[in-house]
Amino acid sequence: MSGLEALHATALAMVAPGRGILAADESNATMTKRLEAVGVESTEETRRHFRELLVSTPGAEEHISGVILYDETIRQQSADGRPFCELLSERGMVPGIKVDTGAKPLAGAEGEKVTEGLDGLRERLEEYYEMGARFAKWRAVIAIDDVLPSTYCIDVNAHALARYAALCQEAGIVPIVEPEVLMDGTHSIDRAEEVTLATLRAVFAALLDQRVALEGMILKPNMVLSGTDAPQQGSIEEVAERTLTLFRQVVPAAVPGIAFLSGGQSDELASAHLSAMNALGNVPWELSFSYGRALQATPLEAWSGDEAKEPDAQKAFAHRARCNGEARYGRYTEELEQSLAA
Ligand code: 5MM
Repeated sequence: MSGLEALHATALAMVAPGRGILAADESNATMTKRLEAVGVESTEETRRHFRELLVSTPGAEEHISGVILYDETIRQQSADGRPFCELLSERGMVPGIKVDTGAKPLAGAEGEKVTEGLDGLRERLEEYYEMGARFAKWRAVIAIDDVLPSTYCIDVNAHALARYAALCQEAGIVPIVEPEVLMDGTHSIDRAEEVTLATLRAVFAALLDQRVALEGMILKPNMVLSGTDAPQQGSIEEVAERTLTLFRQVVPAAVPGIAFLSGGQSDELASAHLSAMNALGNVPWELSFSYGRALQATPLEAWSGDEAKEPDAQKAFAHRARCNGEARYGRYTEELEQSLAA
């Protein structure tokens, strides 16, 4: 198998029908916020414990194709002494790794950020490949307000995403390219559409300029949504239609799959939007998920650090994974959502 064929095969496994990706790659700062919100002290061990709880959920592999790990986690082991990558691979879930080092203030552009992490990336990727990682993730963050984002911010982030993606492919690792246009704010769905279009255009131009093989990558974008505090929210159908219409214009058919981020949507809306898009279909790519909060918030709350609640937490995680797995076929329903309670 050539290098590109291997990348393509991994990319297809990541977006296999009925399955999607668990983003469990919170940096320690973010994970600390999440744990403290449910009254759990954030330590190396509590972070490890919660992540092991998720990935060892019985049947998780039915709907979870891959898991994005954080640098701390990929070096950790399960309670019975197996490294996380081994744990995942044995159960048919592809191990992945977040390789950016975070979004930092962009010089000369107030309120905007650029994602860092390119220095030493070639060597880090080699090490992660040795550990068993077969895909990576890099997230760029684009903020919207009346004037933002600047073309400068979009362009530097697109350039960095492409540099990262090219290095990943050189190392035999599939890059998840994540340009996230944030939901925060009062902007309209029209404005979100305009900014998402400009961002994706710049990202694909940079990917092509930097010779990234589109067959060997996965796009992880936001859906086209009104700002969280916008006076008017689009309906589920409108979000699905507008997102697909926009993506048809700008995402080349050679990309094997689009794995959406949830971006702060409720669990239910993240599933409903994905389901509505898959029901519309008629697109050249797999439409999947790579959710962080929309897969983890409910199990985290159910667990809240209580050992006795671990089975409930795993049930909650299995339920969210199943709801999103069904959404991959356009089959997520209110009845399915309520079925856990029954
Ligand atoms: C899992 O959350 C990731 C957070 O990373 P940081 O701690 O470095 O901010 C994040 O990149 C995530 O993978 C994506 O945003 C998708 O997660 P959501 O919660 O938006 O589905």
